[in-house]
Amino acid sequence: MKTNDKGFNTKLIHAGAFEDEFGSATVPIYQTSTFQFKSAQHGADCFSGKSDGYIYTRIANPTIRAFEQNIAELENGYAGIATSSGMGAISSVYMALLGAGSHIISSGAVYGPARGVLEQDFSRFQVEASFVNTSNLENIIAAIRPNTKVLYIETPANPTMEITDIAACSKIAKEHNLILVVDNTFCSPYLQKPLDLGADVVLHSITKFINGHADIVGGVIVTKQEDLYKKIRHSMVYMGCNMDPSQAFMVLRGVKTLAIRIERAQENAMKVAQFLQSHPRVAWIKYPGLESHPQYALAKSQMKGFGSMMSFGLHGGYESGRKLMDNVHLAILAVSLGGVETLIQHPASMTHAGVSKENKIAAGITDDLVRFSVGIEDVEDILADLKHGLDAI
Ligand code: LCS
Repeated sequence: MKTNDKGFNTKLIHAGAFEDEFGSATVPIYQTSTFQFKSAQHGADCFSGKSDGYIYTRIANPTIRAFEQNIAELENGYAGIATSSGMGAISSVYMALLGAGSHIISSGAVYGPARGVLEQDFSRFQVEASFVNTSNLENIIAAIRPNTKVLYIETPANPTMEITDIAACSKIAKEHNLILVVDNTFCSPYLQKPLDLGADVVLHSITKFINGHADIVGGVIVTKQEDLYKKIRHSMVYMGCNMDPSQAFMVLRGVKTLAIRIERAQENAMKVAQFLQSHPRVAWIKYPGLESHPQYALAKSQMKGFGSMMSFGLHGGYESGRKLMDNVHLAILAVSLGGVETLIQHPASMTHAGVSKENKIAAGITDDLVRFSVGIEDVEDILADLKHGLDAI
């Protein structure tokens, strides 16, 4: 169903859905690897592009396409490309937009492997990468080289919660002929729409808020223009980073409640952030909804709400953080984020363990940093759990 003229909540439920011959109320799982051609000519026409019939699930599949249509409408983009994981989305974008001798500028604080794949893998194909604090625009301008092709930002950044000005980055990208790619995982299109702010490509780990139930891994890319869509889809299909039909079914189910999940989670997060901010054992906290966040004003103007992710450090550093993680019981000690359940983890030794010590320090991923993803449980229970953990230090 086309829902371009409808509200966001209506899009969540109906965008991408189609009627089948049985009148199914939900999009069925087309659990097939291949599709039967009506004739030899039809098969040839599907391959040449004269017919848009389905061919093979790595290339396209009705369940996956329904999700791609859904997310494209949520992000106000041209079209979506679903992938096996968030890293599948990131790798497909890098593969499509970079080549030997080209250069990418990336936020220094990004999900560890999004940086690692450039440093350890794309570097073997002579792709150059600079990692800077993109929340300061001067760092971006200073890093631009004649061969820079892509500006890649994650905002809010994982795990430092730094905010980068998407509209200002779009202006810089246009002036220097760069493609602006935004990882919107921490916000989801409910809170932030990078394409509306001038980005060319937006991507997500749908493992997080978009699916929201910690039960699948997946990714998605949405482009603003057709040419970028074709380029990136080619890389995704040829590298085999495709989503599976059953993943697409799960995320079509999960995404329906995105807005109400985020509303509830960020309401809880504000109370958790205020509690932590006033707790004597907490040395610092970074939550975009607190006025103490250095980019509070930017977060307020760029995001529809402040989300449910935060990072903080305790007096006593890592030792205190370790005791807290070992003494909370409701919050699950696990990586990942953006689900209905509250999660706690230590980036320096977990999600960002693959980033070198000096690069972690330069990116602000300090050893005392504890990351907290607030879920939709009763906030009193989350607060009691944190209090119990902090009292045990
Ligand atoms: N982008 C961001 C901002 C992420 O946080 C992650 C995963 C990815 C991309 C990659 O997505 P995936 O392939 O895992 O679907 N972040 C994780 C994290 O912080 N803990 O565990 C995974």
